Amino acid sequence: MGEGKREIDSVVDRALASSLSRRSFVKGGLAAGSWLALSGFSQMDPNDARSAPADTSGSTKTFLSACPRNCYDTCSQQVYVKDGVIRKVDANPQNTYTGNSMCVKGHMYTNKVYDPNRIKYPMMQSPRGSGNWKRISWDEAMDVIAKKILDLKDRYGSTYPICMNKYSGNFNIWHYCVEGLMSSLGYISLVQGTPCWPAGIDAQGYDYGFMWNTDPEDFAKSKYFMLWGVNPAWTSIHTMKFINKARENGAKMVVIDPICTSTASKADLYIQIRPATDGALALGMARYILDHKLYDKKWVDQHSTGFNEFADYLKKNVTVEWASKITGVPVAVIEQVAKEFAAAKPACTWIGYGFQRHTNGGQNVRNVDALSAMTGNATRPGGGANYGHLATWGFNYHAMVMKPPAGTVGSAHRNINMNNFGQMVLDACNPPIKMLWTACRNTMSQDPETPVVKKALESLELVVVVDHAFTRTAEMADIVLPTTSHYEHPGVNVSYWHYWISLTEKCIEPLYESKTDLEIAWALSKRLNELRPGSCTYPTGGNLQEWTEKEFNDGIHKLFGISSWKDLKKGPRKAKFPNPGYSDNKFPTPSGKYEFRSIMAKADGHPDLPIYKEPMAPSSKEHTVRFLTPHSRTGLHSQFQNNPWMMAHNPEPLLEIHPDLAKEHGIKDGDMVKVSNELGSVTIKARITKVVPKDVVASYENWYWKSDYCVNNTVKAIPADMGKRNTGNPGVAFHDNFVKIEKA
Ligand SMILES: Nc1nc2c(c(=O)[nH]1)N[C@H]1C(S)=C(S)[C@@H](COP(=O)(O)OP(=O)(O)OC[C@H]3O[C@@H](n4cnc5c(=O)[nH]c(N)nc54)[C@H](O)[C@@H]3O)O[C@H]1N2
Ligand SMILES: Nc1nc2c(c(=O)[nH]1)N[C@H]1C(S)=C(S)[C@@H](COP(=O)(O)OP(=O)(O)OC[C@H]3O[C@@H](n4cnc5c(=O)[nH]c(N)nc54)[C@H](O)[C@@H]3O)O[C@H]1N2
Ligand SMILES: [Mo]
Repeated sequence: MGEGKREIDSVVDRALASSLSRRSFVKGGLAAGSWLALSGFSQMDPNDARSAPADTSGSTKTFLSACPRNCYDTCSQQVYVKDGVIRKVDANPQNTYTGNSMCVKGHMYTNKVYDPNRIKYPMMQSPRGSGNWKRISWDEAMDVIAKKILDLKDRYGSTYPICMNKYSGNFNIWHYCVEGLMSSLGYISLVQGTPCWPAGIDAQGYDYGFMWNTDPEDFAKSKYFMLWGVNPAWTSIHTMKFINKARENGAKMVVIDPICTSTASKADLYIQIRPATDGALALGMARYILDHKLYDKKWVDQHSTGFNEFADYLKKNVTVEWASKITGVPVAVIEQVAKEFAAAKPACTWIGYGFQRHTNGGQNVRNVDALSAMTGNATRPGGGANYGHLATWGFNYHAMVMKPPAGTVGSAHRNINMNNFGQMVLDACNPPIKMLWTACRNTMSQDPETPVVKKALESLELVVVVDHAFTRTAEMADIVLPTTSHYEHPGVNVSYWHYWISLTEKCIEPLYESKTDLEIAWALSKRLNELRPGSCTYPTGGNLQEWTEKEFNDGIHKLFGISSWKDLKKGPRKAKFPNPGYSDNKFPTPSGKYEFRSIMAKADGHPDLPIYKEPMAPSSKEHTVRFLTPHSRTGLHSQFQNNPWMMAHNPEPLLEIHPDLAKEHGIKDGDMVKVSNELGSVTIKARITKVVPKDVVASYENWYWKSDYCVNNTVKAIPADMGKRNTGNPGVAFHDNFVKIEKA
């Protein structure tokens, strides 16, 4: 055993030792030693943390992996395993975007995998929501579910009473088996759309043909950054590295956000804009740039259409003073930023996903796109109006594309809007919805209108949840099925932001009785076909390695310079695009050019030009405080924050309130505050701070273990303006949420 190995061992020992000591601080605590007992060390005295495993036998093996969560950064990882137990998870610097660092959540993986609160066995609860769980076998679980599917089909004459809600728990490429399984039953009530980024996707679709961000590693080349409603210091920490590199070379960073975020606090210039008025700021800047002839006439003439109409609109309707009045940003600031932005080449614009969660969110994206385009930055490497991409996602989706069984009733799935899930389930008729299958999804916590979602789940005959954790949704299930973490099966991940592909190797055996979503699909299909041959077209068995391979094709091989998926065993690979981010100025729009004026937008009922669209007004006189609920540092939606280490690190949620607003309501720092509206309420501890403006309160969406905290108790299913064209349903205006606050 060489020096290197010893070094690893000592790091692992230290990590383990500190994990044990930190664990004892967990509030509301776990039984001492339960982590050890459940992590393969059950031979030890579970009540004595000192009997930590003696690291004397076996050698440490390193495996390749990737974080499969829904995150910009989709980090390449390496995993250190000894005696069949993961000792450490670290960044894999072969991926130059990941580099040497992981976020706080990444470092939490050794705890997440061995979390004592993981679902370990198939379990059944009766009655639903009671907490009265009993362990059942996989065979029993599959039998109950298969019989319910066939029963519903017989009673209603179709598979439409079956509903499936899946989203972003795990973006491994064969996890689309969940959709595949459901399509193999026939046409069902399929939850479609995304709560995440749809308005911006459509907006960029109208302007560019489709979104395609520049390589974030090229941010290092930029001279100027405008970050609109994005908080990478929390949500994309690896991009900060490239921004910082550019700043070392003199680039300036401007952050536009109603909250003075961690990112904003590091900015050269922070603009505390009134929420949902960004379009006016972008247009005010555009007017200044137009008047002072600072725009890139050559680029505009050669590569765009509709600029003259846009310029006419600006001249007739927009002034810097108008923009200042709407946004609350001083005239001098708008002029300064406009001047600097137009002069810097390349100037990089980053439009975050939080930005577009408004009733005018898509239109605001178009306004910002136009500003980037008129300055010639739309396609400049290191510039761009960056939002996201799907350019590395050209897999076969073999696991997903299955034919419905012979004799299937109907011709398409019934579209259940993911962003109005609860109400649509309750409203569905002819036939009604009676059963829900959910995987990679925590609808009770992540969807708007939690109280309505709860009612919807209560109305069903069978709710099945496939997950790692006893989530709020699992609490409302009849049957929970334990699934593997990504360290327990092979897989492949790409990102919607950087350009890399990574293999995840199987590092450890599946824990307890957990199975992959794919094995569960095979098992259910097997039982269905035993009960009624031909009732499900999904394969009834297979090999996970082979199914990984089946997702690859020549296009993917070529893009990543590999001859087989097995080449990824040498490490992650980066896509080689000849023209990343449309740097060849060829766009998939109807005109082949960048479209300031979009016929497609008009056809979809939006303005053809990127004109200003007013934000939504408060919903009532009583509910006038805007409640912003963006993404947190310690959670990835409903994942990580619930794990014991994170609970020790960050034990409770806080509500950020401006001192003046707090004073008006007699609220002091540390008081419990009831945040409520017509839909519901959530009670959160006050943190008095000037990071939020006076008419805004903020708290960060997360799931804290054993806590009632759920911000979506107050978030209504109000649609964003765009999203239907590319994702099947409009986005959701999470941030147009108005509440009242009072001392609890
Ligand atoms: N740590 C962590 N990282 C994550 C995630 C996570 O949950 N935790 N989630 C991942 C996912 S799925 C996503 S979608 C991304 C989201 O990450 P981001 O794109 O950074 O989006 P959010 O955090 O939702 O919101 C960013 C900012 O938008 C601001 N904002 C809201 N309304 C407006 C507005 O009208 N104008 C302006 N200018 N700003 C506004 C909010 O105040 C917030 O600070 O992060 C990914 N990365
Ligand atoms: N108020 C408010 N609400 C929001 C947002 C906001 O900004 N504010 N953001 C929205 C956004 S951008 C998004 S993307 C959504 C995210 O919504 P979701 O996709 O529902 O969120 P997650 O919590 O990431 O994942 C859901 C579940 O998947 C499980 N899971 C993980 N891996 C696997 C697996 O391999 N198999 C199975 N079967 N399950 C697995 C996790 O344990 C978790 O319980 O939330 C949205 N909700
Ligand atoms: Mo998201």
